[in-house]
Amino acid sequence: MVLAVVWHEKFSMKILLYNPDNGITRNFMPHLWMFLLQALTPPEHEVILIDGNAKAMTRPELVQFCKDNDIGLVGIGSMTRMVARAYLVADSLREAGFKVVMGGPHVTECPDEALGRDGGPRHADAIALGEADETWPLMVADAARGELKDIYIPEVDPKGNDKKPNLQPYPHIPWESLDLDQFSLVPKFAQPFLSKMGEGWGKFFVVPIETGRGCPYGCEFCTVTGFFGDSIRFRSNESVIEELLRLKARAKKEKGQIAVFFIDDNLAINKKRLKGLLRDMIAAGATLPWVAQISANLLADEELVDLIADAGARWIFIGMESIDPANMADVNKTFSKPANYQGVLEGLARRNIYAITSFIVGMDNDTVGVADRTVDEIEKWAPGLPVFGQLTPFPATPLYDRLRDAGRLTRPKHWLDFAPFVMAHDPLKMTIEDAKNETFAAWSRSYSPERNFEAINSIRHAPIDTRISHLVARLFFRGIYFPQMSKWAWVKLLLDNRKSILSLSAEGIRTWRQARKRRRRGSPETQTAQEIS
Ligand code: B12
Ligand code: SF4
Repeated sequence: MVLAVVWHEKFSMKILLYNPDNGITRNFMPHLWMFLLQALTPPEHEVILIDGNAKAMTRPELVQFCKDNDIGLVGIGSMTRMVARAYLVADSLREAGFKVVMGGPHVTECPDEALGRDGGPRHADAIALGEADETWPLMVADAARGELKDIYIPEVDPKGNDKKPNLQPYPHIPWESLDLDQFSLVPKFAQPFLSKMGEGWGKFFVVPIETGRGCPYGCEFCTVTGFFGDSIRFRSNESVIEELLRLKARAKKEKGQIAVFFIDDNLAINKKRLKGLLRDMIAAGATLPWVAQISANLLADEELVDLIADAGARWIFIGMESIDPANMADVNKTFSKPANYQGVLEGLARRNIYAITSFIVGMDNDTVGVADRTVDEIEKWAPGLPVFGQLTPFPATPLYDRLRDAGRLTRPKHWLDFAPFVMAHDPLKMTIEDAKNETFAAWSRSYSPERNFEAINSIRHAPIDTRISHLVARLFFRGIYFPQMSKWAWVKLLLDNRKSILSLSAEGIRTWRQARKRRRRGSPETQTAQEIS
């Protein structure tokens, strides 16, 4: 009897974790949830990861893949933006007899929809609400026994709040051995050639790492405070550094490049903690190139920005939202002051760090002309990579409730009929069509060949590799709005930007030749400290 129970508990399955594609671009980075749940899966099960952005598969292909691989459970995660695709995939798999469980922000915010309790069709056999670090192993065990429940909810504390994982200890994600090939950003044909280049560019991965969760700021449009809570939890510095060192070792071993995206919503939410982490990273040599999200109000601290630079930061993502303080007040983001944006960007640029600056079009105080007004301002600052989205009422946000109560939602379930750059509510001082045109105008101006040239020229004193990576990033970022998926789209883009490309290439070749000449002559000033000692 005891033996039978043990056998049941240990019944092993093959589990597929699937992330639907976003329908526009290839994502530059895999999703952390897949690796995290894989690491949290009891060892008797095998977990296969497929990210639809990296490995495009049709629904019949996916069904066939599950049949061929004898998949016992499929887990699908999705943001609101991709949920309609996620449901379609789930429906096909369930029709073919596979058990499908779903989790992530959208199903947490709209659980009835996934379970078909809102009058619509059912898409999932079970769902996990909120952070699933602790519920996932239970879900897997129940699925293995054939006893899935409908909903898995984190335990609650005596006050009725979700008990949040405290991230200490943090699961071991085996980056050193995981098959990351589907996520390399270097096309296969270019790998042999590029792997021979100096630093080894045969493979290039951007890897997501979290050092903490939670944000107390509660901006009106954002789901994070509701989802992760306002209590912030951090991993230990040792655990973050150990993970970074393993990634660094892998990059070296494979003669490739690995950059890290710290996906914390605000890496500097506790400045003292971040300074400690950065100092420890520097001391341990755990300094890969990295990107992180930090709000502008926290970047005025010179000591912090020095440490950020010394620890390897290349790009900082800043949610600027608007240059109009009235808009910032409307969305409860007055802690971020547009008047300080220029100073912050210049402080970063002095250290050869540039910003991905995110703006929202269609806010309540926006009027026609907002694109030009915003871009005029941006062009006075150190150059960055501006991105322009639109104010979107995500379910379960205070913004959603405010617009619904005011009767302003034109498409209350906009995620089921996703339309790129078409707002789901009426902006106050312009039309939905105006907002689309303004968004288009902001992207076009910011990434025109002339603007690209001007931006690169404005940092002509920066090292050549910084300027090359800035230009490359500009060409890729443009693709968020202007899909450049075909070879011809890329050829056209390169031709349009030939002035910037040729001037940087000529300078790059000159610099490389001079360095090679000096090396041949054995010029002492080019020897590294290690060679001299
Ligand atoms: C990194 C990130 C991105 C990356 C892409 C995602 C990637 N490759 O990692 C980039 C920068 C490209 C991005 C873009 C966008 N993002 Co984003 N992004 C994030 C961010 C900061 C971190 C995601 C993450 O890894 N979190 C950590 C993991 C551990 O948490 P998690 O994913 O929620 O997973 C946990 C649970 O949800 C659950 N779970 C998740 N999936 C599954 C599946 C199963 C089966 C189960 C059981 C459990 C489960 O288990 C996990 C462990 O607890 C989040 C904010 C946040 N803190 O999560 C926003 C967030 C996900 N993004 C958001 C948005 C809106 C966007 C954009 C639409 C923004 C825009 N206007 O363009 C774009 C669209 C992306 C696209 N076109 O593909 C919103 C989504 C809200 C929503 N309800 O959908 C978030 C929550 C931020 C916010 N401000 O509200 N994003
Ligand atoms: S600071 Fe960022 S993560 Fe925090 S609530 Fe505001 S938008 Fe969301």
